[in-house]
Amino acid sequence: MNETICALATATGGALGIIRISGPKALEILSHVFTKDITDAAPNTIHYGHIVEYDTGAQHQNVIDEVLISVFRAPHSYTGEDSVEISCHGSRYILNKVLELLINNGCRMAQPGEFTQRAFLNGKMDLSQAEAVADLIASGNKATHQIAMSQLRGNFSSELSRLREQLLTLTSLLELELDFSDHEDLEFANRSELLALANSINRRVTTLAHSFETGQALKNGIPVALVGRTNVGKSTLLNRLLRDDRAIVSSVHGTTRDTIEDTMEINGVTFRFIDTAGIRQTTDEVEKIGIRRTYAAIDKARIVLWIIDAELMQEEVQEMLELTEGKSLIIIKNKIDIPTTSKSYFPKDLTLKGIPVIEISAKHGTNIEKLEQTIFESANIPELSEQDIIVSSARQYQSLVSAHNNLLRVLSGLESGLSGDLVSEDLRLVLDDLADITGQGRIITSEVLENIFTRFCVGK
Ligand SMILES: Nc1nc2c(ncn2[C@@H]2O[C@H](COP(=O)(O)OP(=O)(O)OP(=O)(O)O)[C@@H](O)[C@H]2O)c(=O)[nH]1
Ligand SMILES: [Mg+2]
Repeated sequence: MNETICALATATGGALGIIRISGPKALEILSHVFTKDITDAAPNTIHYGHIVEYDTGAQHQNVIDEVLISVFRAPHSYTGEDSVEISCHGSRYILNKVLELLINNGCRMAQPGEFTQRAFLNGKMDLSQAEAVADLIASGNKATHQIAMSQLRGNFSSELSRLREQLLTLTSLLELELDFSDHEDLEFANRSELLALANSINRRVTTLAHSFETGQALKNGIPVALVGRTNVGKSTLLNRLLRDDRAIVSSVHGTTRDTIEDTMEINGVTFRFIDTAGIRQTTDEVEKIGIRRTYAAIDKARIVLWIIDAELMQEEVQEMLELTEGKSLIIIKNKIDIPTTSKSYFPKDLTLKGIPVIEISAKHGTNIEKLEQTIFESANIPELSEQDIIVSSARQYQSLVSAHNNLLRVLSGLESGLSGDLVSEDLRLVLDDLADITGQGRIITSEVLENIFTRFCVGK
C-alpha cells in the first residue's frame, strides 16, 4: 500500500471519463501533470485546470485536457488514503494519455478491485461490505439493488456482531461454570437456558443461510419453465412475455428443439423464462434430446407454466403433478380466442386445489398482465425493506453453513451434558466462522482476498 495506484473508473465511450488515483503520493504525482500545485490542497475541494505534458527538449507544454480535480485526504476518502479523481473528457486518446502520464510520474496501474481492497485493509469497510460494493455495481433491478445497499450500509455486519455478542455471552457462561465448578453452593445459568440461547442463535444463522437461495434467484433471475404438449403455444407465449421475437413459432408440432431462455423484469424482479421442447412420444432422435432438456429445465425451475390448448386429460394431469412436485405450478389455458377451445378444459372429476389457472391468448396478448401478476405472486419474493439481510455471496453462505454445523455440535454437546470446555471449543469455531464473513479480527489469506476482489472491475 506504499504504492500510488491509478485506473480509469468509467466505461469508455461516454462524454466524460473519471480517472482515480490513490496512495501516499496521489497529490504530488498529480501536481506534476497539472497546471496547479495541489500538494497542499484542502480536503474535499475541486480544482479547475489543465492536464499537461511537458516536452523538456522543446521547453514547452502540450495541453492534454481541460479537467476538474477532486481532492480527498486520508483518512476521509473511499480508500482511506490520499486520493484524487480527475474528470476528463471521455476520449479514449485523452484517457490513455493521462494514465500514461501518471504512470511515467510514479503511479502503478491498479488491479481489479484494488481501491476497495485498500478500503477494506484500511478499515473503511469490512469484507461483507466490500462484496456489497461489487453487487451494487452489478445490480440490475430494484431487488438486487436493495439487497446490496442494505449490506453496504452494514446491516449484515451489525447482525453478525449481535450474534457474536450472544455467542460470547454463551462462552463466558460456560467458562464461569468451569471456573467455579468446585463451589457447589454457587448457582450457574442452567443448561436449559444455555440451550435456549444456542438454539435461538442457530435459528438466526439458519435463516440467514436460507436467504442465499433467494439472493441467488434475485441475482440470476427466477427460473420459470414453459412446458406442455407440442403446438400449445409455448414459444408464442415466451415471445409475448419477452415482447420480442425470440423463439420460432409455427403450426408444425415439435418446432422447438433446444431450450431458449431470456430474462424479463416483473415488478422490479428479474425472471428467467425458459421455453422448452413440447412433450410427446417421438422417434426423432433430436427431438428426444430436446425433451430430455425439457425435464432438466423443469428440474431447475422454481415456477412451471404448464400450457394447454385443449382438454386437460387425466393422463397429462398425472404427469404434470409428478413432474412439478415441489415447484410453483401455474396452468395456462391458451388460445381462448378460438371459440371451440375456450370451452371447459378439465375432466369433471378433477379439482386442482390451489393451482392457479389463467386463461390467455398468447397470440393476441389477452390476460398477459394477469399472468405476469400470478407469476410474480408464485415467486413468493418477500417484500424487501432496506433493513432486510439477504446473503448474496457463496463465500458468506459457506461460512454460515459451517457456523450452523458447528452450532449443531454445540447443541448436542449441551444436551448430552458434555463438559463446558469442550462445548466452548465448538463455540469458538462458530465465532471464527462468523468472523470470516466480515474478515474482522481474522487473518484473511491473500487467496481469499484475491477471490473476492478479482470479481471487481478495474477502477473500483
Ligand atoms: N389462435 C391462436 N393461435 C395460437 C395462440 N398461441 C399460439 N398459437 C398458434 O399455435 C401454433 C403453435 O405455436 P407455438 O408457439 O410454436 O407452439 P409451441 O408450444 O412452442 O410448439 P412446439 O415448439 O412445437 O412444442 C402457432 O401456429 C401459433 O401461431 C393463441 O393464443 N391463439
Ligand atoms: Mg415452441
